[in-house]
Formats: sequence, C-alpha cells, structure tokens
Amino acid sequence: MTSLPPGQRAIGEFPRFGTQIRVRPVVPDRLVLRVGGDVETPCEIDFAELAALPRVEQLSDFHCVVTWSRLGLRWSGVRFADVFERLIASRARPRARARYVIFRGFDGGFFCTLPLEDALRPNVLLADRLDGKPLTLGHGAPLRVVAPDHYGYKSCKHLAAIDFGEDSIRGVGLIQHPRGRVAAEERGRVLPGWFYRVLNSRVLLPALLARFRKYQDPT
Ligand SMILES: Nc1nc2c(c(=O)[nH]1)N[C@H]1C(S)=C(S)[C@@H](COP(=O)(O)O)O[C@H]1N2
Ligand SMILES: [Mo]
Repeated sequence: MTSLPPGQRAIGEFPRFGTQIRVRPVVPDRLVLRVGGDVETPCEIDFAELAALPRVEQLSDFHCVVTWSRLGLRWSGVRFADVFERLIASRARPRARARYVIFRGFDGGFFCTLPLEDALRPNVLLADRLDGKPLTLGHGAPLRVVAPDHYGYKSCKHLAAIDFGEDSIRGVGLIQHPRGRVAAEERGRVLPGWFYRVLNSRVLLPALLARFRKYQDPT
C-alpha cells in the first residue's frame, strides 16, 4: 500500500471498468456458484453456504492493466482459500492436473484464469461489499473476485461459475497473461510488460477511461 508497482499511476476515483462495457449484467434469480471443468463431480455452491464461512475485511490496492491504480479499497467477503478448502475440494474434487482456476462472470461471457496456487493466496477474496456498502452492479454485484496481487482483469465481477482446467483456456486470448502478477509486470501474454505498458497507457487508458466514465451505472 505504500508505493505503486512498476508502470502504474494512482487515480482518485474507482471507475467501473472492463471489457463488457456494453453488457447490462442481469443478476440471476438463484444465487449459486457453478463448479465444474476438470473435476470429479460438477456441483453448485449456494450463496447461503458462503455466508457461513468466516468474513474478512481487507484494505488493498487495485491495479488495472491499462495503468490506473486505485489505492486503499476496503473490501469484505470470504477468502477464496476457505471456499476452496471447505466447499469445493471435497464436493467437486478437482483433478490434480487441473492447476488453473477459471472464473466466469454472467456479463456476456467474461472469464479469466489464475493458477490455483495464486488464487489460494490469503488476500484473494470473493467479495460482496466495498467501502462498507453492498457491491454495486457496476463494481460486480452480487459477488466478485478480488485478487490484489494480480492485474484487475483477474478480479472477475458478477461471479457465476468456477471451473478447473489448464492454461490452455486462454482468457482474453493473446492479451491475457496466464498469471498476471502486478509486481512482475505480467501484463499480457507473448509480449514483454513494458510494451503493453506503453501501448496501454498511451492508447487504451485515455480512450477507455473516457468511455467508462459515461457508463458508470450499467442499470
Ligand atoms: N465479469 C467481469 N469481470 C471483470 C471485467 C469485466 O468486464 N467483466 N473487467 C475486468 C477489468 S479489465 C478490470 S480493471 C476490473 C474493473 O473492476 P471495476 O469495474 O470494479 O473497477 O474488473 C475486471 N473484471
Ligand atoms: Mo482492467
């Protein structure tokens, strides 16, 4: 929380952002997480079961790959590690070769991958509150991933499903880095971090921030 990671700049606001700008997320009637992919038993986790896990509150910074950062957000929710260990591991039984988690949102097919090892870090949350209030639709209601050590595109909003698999499932194609750690500037697949840094900050940042400021409320 003290200094910014390489190539990032702090902004005062926390804008709604992402790839699904034009999609109006529709919250499903039944609040469940579907668990599937390379598992022994695909299953569902009811949101009520999440509510029985220990609640945590966490202050963390948020770093979007296009180079804006928002410092000191106060999230609350449950740890993904608790969800995995207490609900997913015994019920779904992911296969040992499935080293990646794929998080899927219900806004038009958004998904992202994280190595399971990274997703199990204690600061990776499934959050339902931000700065003391229920998550807004713009910021990923009813439940979103928060992975502060990874670029924002790993923090899947509107979480609907958790699949297990391999890195061959490639998120946003060429763009998404399989790991996406901020400290290592793993901004994108194939090209080095500095290349995406320059491209993103000069081209994507101004264009996307301007557009998203118009679409803060997706309702
Ligand atoms: N479901 C979903 N999750 C998503 C996105 C999205 O478009 N859809 N965009 C990602 C990107 S690129 C960023 S920077 C953050 C933005 O989160 P925010 O809108 O709460 O600022 O969400 C990430 N998670
Ligand atoms: Mo982002």
